[in-house]
Amino acid sequence: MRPPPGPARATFWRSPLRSTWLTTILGSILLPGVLVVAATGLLSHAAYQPHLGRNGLVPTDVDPLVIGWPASPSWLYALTQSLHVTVGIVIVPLLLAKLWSVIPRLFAWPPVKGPGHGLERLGLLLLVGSAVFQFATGIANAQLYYPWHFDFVAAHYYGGLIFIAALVLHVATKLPAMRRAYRTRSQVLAVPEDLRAPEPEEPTLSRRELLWLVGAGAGALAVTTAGQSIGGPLREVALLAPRGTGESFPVNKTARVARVTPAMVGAGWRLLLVGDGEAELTLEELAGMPQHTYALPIACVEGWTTTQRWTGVRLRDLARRAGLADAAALQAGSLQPRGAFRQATVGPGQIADPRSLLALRVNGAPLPLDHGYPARIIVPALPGVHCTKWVKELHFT
Ligand SMILES: Nc1nc2c(c(=O)[nH]1)N[C@H]1C(S)=C(S)[C@@H](COP(=O)(O)O)O[C@H]1N2
Ligand SMILES: [Mo]
Repeated sequence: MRPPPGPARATFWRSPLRSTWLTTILGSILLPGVLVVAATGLLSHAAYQPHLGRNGLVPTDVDPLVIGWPASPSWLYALTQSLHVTVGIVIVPLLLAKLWSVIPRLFAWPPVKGPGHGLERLGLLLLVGSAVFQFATGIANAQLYYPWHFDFVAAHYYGGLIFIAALVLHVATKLPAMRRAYRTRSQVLAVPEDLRAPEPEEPTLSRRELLWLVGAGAGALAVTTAGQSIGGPLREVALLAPRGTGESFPVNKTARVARVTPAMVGAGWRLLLVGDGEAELTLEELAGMPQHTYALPIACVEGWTTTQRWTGVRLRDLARRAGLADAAALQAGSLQPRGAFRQATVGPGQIADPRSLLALRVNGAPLPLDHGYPARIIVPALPGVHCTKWVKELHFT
């Protein structure tokens, strides 16, 4: 059966660079990066604490990853999520080069030769499909670009599970070929039949130069991204990070975008405190409770992080005030009229940590409206998305 014109024909592919050696090198560098991204992605799912309140966007009845996410060290989520986003972006050139090095295989003809071959093709389709989906949606999300109509968190989570399963199968089946490529000198430059270009063009660079080019691309992405997590002078060159710079520190969603007006947080604002009964507290009453100050990071799931000095009332003092000194959960509700982050639930370890605050001030001054005036949640090691701004209600259970 003659393949149709186009990429299914061997003559379509002209580069003489494709070889088992090139694919093996690219794959061996890519693999640790992908493992870091996969592991930190699963950790991020755990850090959301999907079993609490309405945190979970995916059903969690049988979720082995549901754990009580710790509040110490305070930089834990900043570290894991910075790795997830930064490594995920930096390995894109490797991923593309690896895909390019074997791309004629994607168009192999006939597409399916039998049941076994069909299964292998299906695995490959899931691997490439989920990889492209995960990287595209993750990068779009980190760029605050949502050109789709599905829920990002749920889709990225399920996509990740498919990717990990397909990757495990892929690595298991390719290990022998990789080992051979490393061990046998004579095979080092061997080109498998299905990757050999029958009508090759003159190469414009060597395989080694291609590797350097990919490395330079990864390095450029690292320099223009990592600053949003590492901070310092690197923050100034984090050109690809949408919230890398800013006058004071990044704002996820401004009050205007969240439709929170100064009138909503004016003199009439009261905190509804629910536990063993209900109470309403004015801002003056909150400010009259013991105040504590800690330097704590906000670590956004989109990769940026910033550490500031927050001052406010301990969550555990508020739990006691609500009559539930050993509360197991706290659901914080915002007065923000709409949006996915209006409410978040934190667990017992987080309520008990002395650094967990309902913050009223940042860096010595009242919270700016964009950062959640008059009160917001700040909990060490909690994903930024759960540090609810413009808090209106605290429900202890
Ligand atoms: N009510 C409300 N709280 C919110 C958000 C929001 O959109 N609405 N965004 C969350 C996210 S995703 C992050 S990363 C942090 C960012 O806090 P900042 O804008 O003060 O830097 O606030 C969190 N709290
Ligand atoms: Mo965020």
